[in-house]
Amino acid sequence: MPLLSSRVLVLSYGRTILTAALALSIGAGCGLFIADKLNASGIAVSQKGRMFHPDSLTIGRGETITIVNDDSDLLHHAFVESPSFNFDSGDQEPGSRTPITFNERGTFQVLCGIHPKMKLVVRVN
Ligand SMILES: [Cu+2]
Repeated sequence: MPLLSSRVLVLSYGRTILTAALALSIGAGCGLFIADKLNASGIAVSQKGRMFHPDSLTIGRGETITIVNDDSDLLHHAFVESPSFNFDSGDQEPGSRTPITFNERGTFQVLCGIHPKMKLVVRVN
């Protein structure tokens, strides 16, 4: 279950960072800002070798996935076109992170405008 384990890893990593950040920022007023940034990146999808990893996943309505360009030398350009939801990332530089929030139920294809064979299927319950 690579998806589950990566989600658990991200969550536990996030909690560790959050705990440390909160401890350091008491009185500094930035704890909430850091928590928001972590919440936006709970489910990671990698772009590597002209593929999405994983290439399909199921999430709940309102959840956010974060697409990470793990290719060192390739631009990507993720987009969704559907009757109920559209998204366009613009150019995704190597190393960049692109959050996408799915607020509609259904099955969506995330495609790459640069590499036509790249496809990610997101089922939103
Ligand atoms: Cu691409």
